[in-house]
Amino acid sequence: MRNNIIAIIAISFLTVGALWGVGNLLNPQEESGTKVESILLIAQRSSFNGTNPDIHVGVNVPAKLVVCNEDTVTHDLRVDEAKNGGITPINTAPLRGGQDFLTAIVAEKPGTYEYYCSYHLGMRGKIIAQ
Ligand SMILES: [Cu+2]
Repeated sequence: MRNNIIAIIAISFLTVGALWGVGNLLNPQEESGTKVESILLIAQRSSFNGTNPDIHVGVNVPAKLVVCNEDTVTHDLRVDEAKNGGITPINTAPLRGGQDFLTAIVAEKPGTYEYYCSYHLGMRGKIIAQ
């Protein structure tokens, strides 16, 4: 009888342990350290991603930015230096159709900054750093 109870307790521990292990496999915990956001902007039909979306980044949390030109005309992506600093300027240089450019958005101060294509007035959106 006593052995049975011990066996049941042992099996319970094994079951809970196994379920916990499976749970961690299904929902891996975030690795500690820097989490890098990735942002993809596709230039197509004179907009970025169709809507020139707002890009939200954390202050001092570099975000990987990939700019792809999937259009037939040349585009670029620029972020100018802000008056009081706060963001690292970006200039992809002209991207022809099919070219892409890998860079990073690095905001040192909270604020709203602008990204734009220097060829097309309508291609502009906001980078919001918080
Ligand atoms: Cu453009």
